[in-house]
This record gives sequence, structure tokens and C-alpha cells, in this order.
Amino acid sequence: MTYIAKPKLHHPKLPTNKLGFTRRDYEGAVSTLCAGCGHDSISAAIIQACFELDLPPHRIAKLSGIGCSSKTPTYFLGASHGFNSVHGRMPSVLTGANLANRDLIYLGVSGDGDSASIGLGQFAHSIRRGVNMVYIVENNGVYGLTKGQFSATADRGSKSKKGVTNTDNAIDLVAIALQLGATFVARSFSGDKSQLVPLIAAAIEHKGAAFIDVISPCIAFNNHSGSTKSFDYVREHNDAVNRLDVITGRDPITVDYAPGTVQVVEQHDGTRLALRKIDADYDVHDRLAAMTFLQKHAAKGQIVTGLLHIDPEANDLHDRLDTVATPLNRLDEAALCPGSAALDKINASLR
Ligand SMILES: Cc1ncc(C[n+]2csc(CCOP(=O)(O)OP(=O)(O)O)c2C)c(N)n1
Ligand code: SF4
Ligand SMILES: [Mg+2]
Repeated sequence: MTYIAKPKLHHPKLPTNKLGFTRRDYEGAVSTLCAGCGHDSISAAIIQACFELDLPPHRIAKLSGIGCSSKTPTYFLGASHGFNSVHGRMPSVLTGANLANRDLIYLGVSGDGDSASIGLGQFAHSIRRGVNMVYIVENNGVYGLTKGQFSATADRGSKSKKGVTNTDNAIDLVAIALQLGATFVARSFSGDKSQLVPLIAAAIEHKGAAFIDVISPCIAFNNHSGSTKSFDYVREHNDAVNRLDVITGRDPITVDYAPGTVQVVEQHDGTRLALRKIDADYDVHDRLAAMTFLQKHAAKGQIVTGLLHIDPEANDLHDRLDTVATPLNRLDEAALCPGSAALDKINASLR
């Protein structure tokens, strides 16, 4: 743990993005997590993705629940909006904020305890409603903050630090997200920044419910042999189906790939994703095939990573509810209170 304050001054020649911000401008407070915790690498990946996308920090709202993972929004995007909610309740707070103001980019940060146990219902409903958000679960298979109890994502047969075997079946949040209609579903590993950063960037660019399950080892309580969420286990069993490049704007794709190995997915905001296929037969558009593929590999103890499913034509909760485009706090009295004639008309239509 470190509590040393970050120096305010930084080198004048640090690289800047199109807004003139350095990577430091997207950082937060110094992390108080255990040195080596996977969660800190995810914070670094979020910082990198927002820097690369040239996002104005004030356009981002980061929300979380309770846990070591849910503490991390303090350690990135210090100039963004933030709300640290109650254990398992991030999704409903995020949904409410999103409905009130659709102009912000919503980052929901949660843990496997926060989303797969107490918050499972909240997770499920925010996904099925198609809330426009990036929902990241920092998945270490344990309740890190309360000292390492098995969480609901711990694999059956895996062992705790003290050698106790987990006898319960695991919940796979990726499988649930696919079943409930998430329109961007990915899995990654905190130790694989080159995979994680473009996945986060693509999820931010996606309109609709984007879910990323990031295996993020807890070095204090779940990084031993017998764990299926340790650095060694994930490195040995990581089976990436593709690699992603995010191309913003309409620039031609100049990356040099062997013919047939790249699939370009165009989203309706013009963002294009260049998918370098590792598994030639894997089709990111096929939700049902993705579910079967995942189950088959999980049965063999393999962890499938990469962009697992995308629906580039997705809509979101606002489209479905046909809500007003203007954030509610910018509507004037005339728009909020259309008068008694309009009220009479509504009442008459209900009689
Ligand atoms: C309503 C409620 N119940 C229980 C707790 C105790 N508690 C705090 S964090 C936590 C689990 C955190 O696990 P996870 O979400 O996986 O985060 P991690 O610390 O592993 O990153 C629990 C059970 C709480 N804070 N509030
Ligand atoms: S207890 Fe585990 S999850 Fe929490 S900060 Fe330490 S290593 Fe990370
Ligand atoms: Mg956890």
C-alpha cells in the first residue's frame, strides 16, 4: 500500500492528445490497493483508453458499488463525475443517472461479489434494459475487501488460500450478459493491457449495454495454485478468439494484415473495429454460437477472451422508451409543465 501524494508538476514534454491533455490528466488519486492487485492494471487501462479517445473528462460519469474493485474509480479520471453507491446497487443508480442525462458517458465499475451475489438482480436488469453504459466487472473470484471469501464466480473445485474446496457451481457473468441481450460482450485479463485497452475504448464507443468481464487476480487472497483466477492459471489457460483495433473517424484502415484474417465491424456512429481473428471460425455477430463456444471451452478449463459478441445496430433504453433527448436539468418550465390543456388531453386519453 502506498499513500505518497502524486507530484502535481509533470514533465512539459509529456505526450498530449487532441484536447491537449496528458495521460496524467486522466489519472486519479494514488491507489491504496495492495501492490500488484489486478484492479490497478484495469484503472491504468481505463486511463489509457480515455486518453486515446480524446475524451473530455467532464463528459464521463463513473459509478461503482462496494469492494476493492468499486474503490478504483477514485484512482482514475479524477476530473470526472463519480458516485460510489451501495454494495450491488451501482446498476440502478447508473440507470437513473443515464435516464436523467444521456449526454454523459457512463462507466459502471463493479466486482464479482458486487455483481454476481448481492447485485445479481441489478446487473441482470440493467443489461436486459439496454442501458447505454460500459459495465466492467473486476473479477477475482473472491470478496477481496472482506478478506477472501469465495465469490459466486469462483469455479467449482477451485481452492481457497487455506485449501478449502469450493463446492458451488460458478456464475459466468459473460454467459448471463449474452443471454440477456447485451450488445457488446467481452472478456479480458488485467495482465493483458494490449487486449484490454482497445476493448474498453470500443465499449465506450458502443451505444447500448456493453459488458466486460476482466479477470483480475487478487494477490492477497486468490493467487495461489488451486485458484483458477491466479495470474499463472489465467496466463496458461487464456484462449483469445480475436484482437481488436479501434479506428475512430473515417480514416482508411491502413493496418497491414494477412488477407482473410481481419473482420471490420462498423458501428452506427462511424467507429470501426478491426478484428484480427485468431480463431478463424469465430463470428462475433452470432450470439448463440458465442454461448455454446464459451460453455465448451469452460468445460475444458479454458478462459475465452476477446470481443465475444457485438451487435453494431444496437439501440438503448432511451430509444426504447422514446425519452426526450435533452438532459432533464436543461428542460425549462414550459417543457416540464405543458399546462392544464395538455393534462386534460392526457386524462381524457386514459378514460
Ligand atoms: C449490504 C452490504 N453487505 C455486505 C457488505 C460487505 N462487503 C463489502 S465489500 C464485499 C464484497 C466485495 O467483493 P467484490 O465485489 O468481489 O470486490 P473485491 O473486493 O473482490 O474487488 C462485501 C460482502 C457491505 N459493504 N454491504
Ligand atoms: S485484497 Fe485483493 S482485491 Fe483487494 S486490493 Fe488487495 S489484492 Fe486487490
Ligand atoms: Mg472480487
